[in-house]
Amino acid sequence: MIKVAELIKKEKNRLQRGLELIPSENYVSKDVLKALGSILTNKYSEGYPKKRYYGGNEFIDQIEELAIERAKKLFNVEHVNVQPYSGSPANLEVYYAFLNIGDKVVGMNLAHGGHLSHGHSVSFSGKNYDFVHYGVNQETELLDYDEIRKLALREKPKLIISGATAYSRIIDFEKFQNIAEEVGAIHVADISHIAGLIAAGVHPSPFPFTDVVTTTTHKTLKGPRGAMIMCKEKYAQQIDRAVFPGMQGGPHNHTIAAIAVCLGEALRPEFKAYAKQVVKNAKALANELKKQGLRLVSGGTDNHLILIDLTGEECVGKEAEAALDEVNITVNKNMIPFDKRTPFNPSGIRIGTPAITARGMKEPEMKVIGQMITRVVRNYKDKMIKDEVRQQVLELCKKFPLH
Ligand code: DSN
Repeated sequence: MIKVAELIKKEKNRLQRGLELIPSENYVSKDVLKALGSILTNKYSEGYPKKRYYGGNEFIDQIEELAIERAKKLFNVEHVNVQPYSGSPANLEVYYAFLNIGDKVVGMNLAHGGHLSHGHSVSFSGKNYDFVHYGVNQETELLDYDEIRKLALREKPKLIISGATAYSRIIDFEKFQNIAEEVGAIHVADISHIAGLIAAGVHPSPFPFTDVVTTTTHKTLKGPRGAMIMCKEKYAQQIDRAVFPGMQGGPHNHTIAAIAVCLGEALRPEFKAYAKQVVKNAKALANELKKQGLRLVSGGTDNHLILIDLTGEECVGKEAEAALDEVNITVNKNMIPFDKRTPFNPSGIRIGTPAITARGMKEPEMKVIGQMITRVVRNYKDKMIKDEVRQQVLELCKKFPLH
């Protein structure tokens, strides 16, 4: 029987030998991993620092306080809750803090780049709140703030959620906040994908003007799988009560410690340089893909992410993901705005540069990766070409080992 330890070893080997291009994935540092795999997982500590329902929390309190202090400093925000288990729970906790079942909310359509927890009909959010969705403009494939404003004025939502998982351009959080204020709604910015870019100053920040901000900690922020809710002080009590005891029990202290470590790392100058390179690499990769003749949604990228529209190619989302998997390039199939295909076999693939940048790759490697992706997509049934590209990937990976 294969044991877990052996499977972990195999997964490590897979990571070492492949190019990880899923834009929501990254590699954590050894220190983050150490905190995450520590004895802190043994402890119960329901409540908040110095207000716990369990004894023995002297050190756990200090760890949680450290995570909060670092997040406040990094993002310049008044209040932080570091206990949400992950991104979707964090968003549900915010809804729970401000909404009654059936209340109206405005969020981004998943098929245009939103998220399941932004009111998709199969999610708890969509089933229990009255979501109305905005998308991108069909011609520009960009957010159209005038249209979003009109929608908000017409629907009068109690909450507006901004943020996306497959949008490659700058999001103007200030415009969202202004629209929310105009209609008397709470504005929640979900910055999960771009938190690291915001922390490093390479994407405009939603702070300090945004009411509430949610984020996962494991994407561009390079931390463990977890989440944070950040808000203006006036909403602190509402948010904290919604997280505990509203939706959660004991916090995952090992995760909170790993978040504290990753936030400490994000405060260092090296992190700024990393985030800058993530964006430079995404732009370089986008340019090469365009040069090779592939169509990119919105024509390019301003952040860490690229959405490739394979409509018109013989090989679309599902086959492209599978063919690239065969050559050790990991991507995910993804809907594109106004997609005529289904989510299980959509027209696009979504790629990003956070993980390959963490490995030390730069613009010259992006050129090579862009060429390899195009070659595989255009020859997805050709075994000889796929074997050649896999060899090329292995050689590239050897030059940029994972530590
Ligand atoms: N599933 C994440 C992503 O891949 O973008 C969002 O939660």
